[in-house]
Order: sequence, then structure tokens, then C-alpha cells
Amino acid sequence: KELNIAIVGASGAVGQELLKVLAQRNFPVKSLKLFGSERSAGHTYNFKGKEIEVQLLTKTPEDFKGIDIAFCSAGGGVSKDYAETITKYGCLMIDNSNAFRMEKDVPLVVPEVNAEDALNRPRNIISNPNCTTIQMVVALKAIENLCHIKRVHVATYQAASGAGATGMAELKEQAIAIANNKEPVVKKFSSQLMFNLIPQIDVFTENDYTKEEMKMYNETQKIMHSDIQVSATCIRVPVMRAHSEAIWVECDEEITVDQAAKAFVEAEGIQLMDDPSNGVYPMPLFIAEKDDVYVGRIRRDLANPKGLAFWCVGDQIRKGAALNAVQIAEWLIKNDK
Ligand code: 11C
Repeated sequence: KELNIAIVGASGAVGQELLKVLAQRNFPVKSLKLFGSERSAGHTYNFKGKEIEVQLLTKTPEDFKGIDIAFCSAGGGVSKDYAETITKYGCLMIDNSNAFRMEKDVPLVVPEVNAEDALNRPRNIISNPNCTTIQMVVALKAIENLCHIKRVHVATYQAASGAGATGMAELKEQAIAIANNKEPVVKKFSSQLMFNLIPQIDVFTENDYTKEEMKMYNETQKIMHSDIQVSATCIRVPVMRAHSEAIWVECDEEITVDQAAKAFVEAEGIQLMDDPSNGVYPMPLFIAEKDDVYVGRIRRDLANPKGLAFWCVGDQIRKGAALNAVQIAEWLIKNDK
């Protein structure tokens, strides 16, 4: 069956990736409407050889009448403001923002982990988790299948793409400026990112963790239906578009490196890349634009007998956003009869 699709936030980094992913995966698109802000309305984008003009997003529910699925990626404020408009006539909203993720009547879905949650969506909204959470839970699920994970410590190394197309442009402009002995311009990030690390993503909360770090705590529990405790430190790094994570898990029982490696090999959506003595491990430069989550550097945690440490890299715009949203839709096409 072919579907009528909309993309809200078509000009953004994720909107643009959605166009690519839908085309590359030959998603069954009958018609495609693009929506955007005043700034992007009127632009045209190519989809499978056809130029499609971005329409201004307004509060006219009729614009979404007949649309089966709207992929939304225009920020939390827009998602909140327009959810009613989008869903009024039965359109399913697959929302990439943080607007509804923790709401009880909105499923938060990573198909490799909790696809079935997508079937229960009373508001006709499904949330796509934060990118750092998505790649981590794909990897954690493989371990959880072996043995319950009690707690996780994670340090993230997050690419400029997490701050959108303007974040990527700023990193590139800073690199060019520095190479030309000019002062790098800082607009999007709180400090110069090139040649630097910024240990703050999103704002701080009352417990001194950032919102980004608390997303990893709360979203992981919701997706995995687990009491798992996640303590994260999220860092912005001068990498273009794949996020990396150093992860330490503590399970109820001891699991071996071989058991974990086998679980990663067998898991859906994971590529094991783990031959450190030959310099083989995932690196963000080479994982950009790949679909899967890459795992390597698996080892026993020296500081914890029931612990295991590993390294995990995933493309932030793809599996961390656009691809995961499209995979939710693909799963529903197959399973929501
Ligand atoms: C970043 N993870 O890397 C963020 C971007 O809640 O959807 C996505 C924020 C979100 O900056």
C-alpha cells in the first residue's frame, strides 16, 4: 500500500535526510507534501526526480487531511503548537522533537527495542527518542537479552549535527577561519567548538545534570521498560555528524566479552567492528551516513566484576533521527493491520 506523506521542517538537516531516506529505502510514497516556516516556504526540493515546493505550515488541519503520516522535525515548540492541526483528521504524527517523549499516552519507539509500543498511540503521536538515546538502547538491548542491565555510565562525544544544519556550518566555518589565521565566529555553540570540547548540551537541570543527560536517563527507562539507571555526561565535540559513546554497563550477573560480542553480531541494527589490535573500531568520520549502530572496543570492566565496557558510534541524523522515524513507519506498515 502506498501512503500520503508529509514532512514538517523540510529544510532542516533532519528534514533533508528524511527526503533521502524515504527515496533510498523506496518507502511506498503515494504523495509527498513539504511544510516549513516562512523562511523555508517557497523553496523546492527534489524527491525521486520531482521538484516539490515547501508550503507554509499554518494551523489549517485541512492541509493534513488525507495524509497518512507526517514526519515532524521542526523543534519541540512547533510540534506542541501544531500537533492538533496535524493529527485532527487522522494523520499519524511521528515526532522527532522532545515535545511529547515522556508523556504516558505517547509511545517512544526504537524499532529494534520496543516496536510494539507503536501500536498503542491514543493521540496518534509517536515520539522518536533523542539521538544519543537511540544508538545507546540499540546496543543495550542486545546485552539486556542476555542479562538484566542494572546501571549504565556513559560519556558521549556528540557531533555538530546535533545542533542542526547551522551547527555543522559553524564547525566548518570555524575550521576554515582558523586555517586562514582568522578569528572563528561563535554563534550557535556557547564557545568555539573547533579544537575544543564543550561539556554542556542543552540546559542544566536542578540535579546538575543537563537536560540532554536526563533525556538519556528517562528515555532509556521508558523505551526498555526497565528500572535501568543511566548516568551520562554529554559532550559536544568537533565532529561533523556521527555521535560516539563510551558505555559501561553493570548487569545482574557476569557476562563475558564473547557472549556480548555474539549478542551484538546477532542483534538487529548493529555492526560489530572490533579488532583493536589491527586498528579496527568504529570512528565517527567513517560511520557518517551509515544506517547501523557500530560497536567495538568490548572489554571487561576492570573496576566492576559484573561490568562490561564498549564503544558505540551512530550517525546522528540518520539512525539518531530520520532513519529511526522511517523505520517506525515501515514497521507499522508491516505490523499494524
Ligand atoms: C544534540 N541530541 O546532539 C541533541 C539533538 O532532543 O531531539 C537532538 C535534541 C532532541 O545536540
